[in-house]
Amino acid sequence: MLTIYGVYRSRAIRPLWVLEECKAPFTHVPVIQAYRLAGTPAADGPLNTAMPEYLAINPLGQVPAMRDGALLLTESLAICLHIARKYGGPLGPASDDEASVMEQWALFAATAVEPAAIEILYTTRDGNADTPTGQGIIRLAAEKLKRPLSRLEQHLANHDWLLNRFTVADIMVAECLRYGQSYAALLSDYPKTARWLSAAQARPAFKTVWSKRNAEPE
Ligand SMILES: N[C@@H](CCC(=O)N[C@@H](CS)C(=O)NCC(=O)O)C(=O)O
Repeated sequence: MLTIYGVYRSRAIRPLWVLEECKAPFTHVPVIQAYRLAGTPAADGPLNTAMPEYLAINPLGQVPAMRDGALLLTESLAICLHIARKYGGPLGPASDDEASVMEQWALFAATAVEPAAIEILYTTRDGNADTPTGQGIIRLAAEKLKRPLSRLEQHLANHDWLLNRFTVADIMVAECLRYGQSYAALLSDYPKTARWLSAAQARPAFKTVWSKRNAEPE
């Protein structure tokens, strides 16, 4: 049985969304980020990323991780690609070329989108979005996202999804871009990207994992 380690309020939501789309059975172990348990001794609190038993699974001390038989993976997007390819049917690749295109979008998400988008998330989460410093950080992050957003906008001008159907590629890019969504103006110049992101987030599987995320304590 496939096991996912990581609470929904983490990057574990990415493979959990993939699993919800393909309805594959799995065991969920809700490991929480140790930094969210300030003051709680790691050995006494809930299962967390600083505990030796979790560090034995992921020495980086981060979630998600995935076990599938003898296979252990620790990068959220690699886990998404694995699940989609093995269990996802049309969510995964139908050919080697499609697998390469999906890998391309995974790397695009991780390198061109996530680093700047997460600056927006952290600035908002830390309550600094309305301070002059926070506004400066968000403006700069939005600037860094212009080229990847233009690339997406161009692609989505004649595609509904990143491939010729909804796939794991959409989940990976949408999840990284979601980090920037607290800045409402981010997508105002990119209507096709905004429409694509709304369509991805309107999927029943996303709504299910999002409500499970919101049911977890902040
Ligand atoms: N590149 C990794 C990043 C994983 C990551 O940063 N996970 C966060 C939660 S979203 C975490 O576990 N943070 C705890 C820590 O860094 O101490 C991935 O995509 O899986």
